[in-house]
Amino acid sequence: MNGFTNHCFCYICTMKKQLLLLIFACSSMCSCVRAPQPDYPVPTRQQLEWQQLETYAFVHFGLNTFNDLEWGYGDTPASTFNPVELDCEQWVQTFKACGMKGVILTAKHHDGFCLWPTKTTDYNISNSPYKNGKGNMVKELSDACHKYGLKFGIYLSPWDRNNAEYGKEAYVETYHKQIEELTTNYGELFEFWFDGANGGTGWYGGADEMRSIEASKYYDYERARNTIWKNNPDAMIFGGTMQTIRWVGNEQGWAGETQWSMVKMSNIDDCDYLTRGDKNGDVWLPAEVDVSIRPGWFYSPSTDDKVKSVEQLMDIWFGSVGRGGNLLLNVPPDRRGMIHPADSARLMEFKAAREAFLAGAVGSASREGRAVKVPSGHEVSAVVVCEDISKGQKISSFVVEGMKDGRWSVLAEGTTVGHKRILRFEPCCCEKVRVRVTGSYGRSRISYTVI
Ligand code: FUL
Repeated sequence: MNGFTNHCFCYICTMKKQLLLLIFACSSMCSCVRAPQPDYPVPTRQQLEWQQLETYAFVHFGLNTFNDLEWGYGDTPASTFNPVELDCEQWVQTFKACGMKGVILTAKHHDGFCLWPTKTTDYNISNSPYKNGKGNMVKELSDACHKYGLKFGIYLSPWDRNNAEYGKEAYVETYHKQIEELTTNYGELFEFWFDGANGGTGWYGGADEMRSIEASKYYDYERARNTIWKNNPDAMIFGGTMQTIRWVGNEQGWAGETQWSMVKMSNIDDCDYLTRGDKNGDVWLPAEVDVSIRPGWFYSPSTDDKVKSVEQLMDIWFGSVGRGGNLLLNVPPDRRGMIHPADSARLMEFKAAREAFLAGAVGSASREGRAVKVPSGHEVSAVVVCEDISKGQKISSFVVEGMKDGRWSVLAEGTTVGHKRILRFEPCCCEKVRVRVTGSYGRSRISYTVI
């Protein structure tokens, strides 16, 4: 043992010890007076997991399907609901083949007709000819989802144009019973959807009048949230006052080119604001982009030739998933109860187009600034950049640079990244490509693929 190092009193060692003591004292002092870290909103585990789903299907199906309606008045006879070839497995297999990770069903739309045999109203599937009143679409679809490994979610319209008590206290009880039924009998739900359309004209049990409510108070969304989470602790909530994901502010299928997953709750009535989110937002509320593959949300024979083209679907994908949102793509089954061939063929083309796009990848980097080599003759045209958002969304700007003849130059510039940012640019040949973060609110981390 070297006693010298332990007990040395020479001048240099004494100075060293004093210096160490000083540093120690300063650092403990500094930790007391350290400037507070900015209080940055971060996603919950559930929000992070939800973000991984990226694309899932919306299914609008009900009396409207059989009556060429978008918003049934609440007086359409239940006897008109009769999908004689209904096959939920065909739907789910189609969605799965398209790469979708889940399905959300309109268990009840604004007309009030329930696709499950609820105890809360007679206006339900058990009073339709479907399976002689023994059918239950919520069960059939949730079973098919479980069988094929897709997640299942529910849309339950708060507005009910059939119910005589709508606008009064009694309907609120009915609505909460419906939530209880749906959250207890159909396995795990990944998402619960509260639509924003509320009150107005309706049949209302024959009253045939206009009824207005104050949505933020009338439905008691806090109680709804408590029921949903009591029975499905990981479910995401869309709409209402207790939401954990936000509407993107339009139904055309695009998020803002600059798109933050944070918002200030006081601003969320502004559609334009919802498309972009807010870098100064104090609540993590990621965007869900809902859009229909057809002009309407429900099937109509008149739109068989108006199914969106694969180019339109790709634009939607770039504008939603490619801008850090999740895509909820509505594919309405037809009157037989099947996904119409025009829609299923288009979904397969959509899948193939996404795969072809991604197949153009020349390489990936796990950190910013790492150069990706480009094979000679290949034209680079896009980057897929992912930000690690587990500690918050930080990046406000980045550049894509290409090396030609040994010199770097800017190929493209982007703003936010978030969960995923796909940035396309003029195709060009270069030797290497890199992505650099040029603006960030704190430490950030990206990975990227060059296409
Ligand atoms: C809207 C509804 O009014 C439409 O019918 C559709 O359900 C869409 C997804 O949300 O607010």
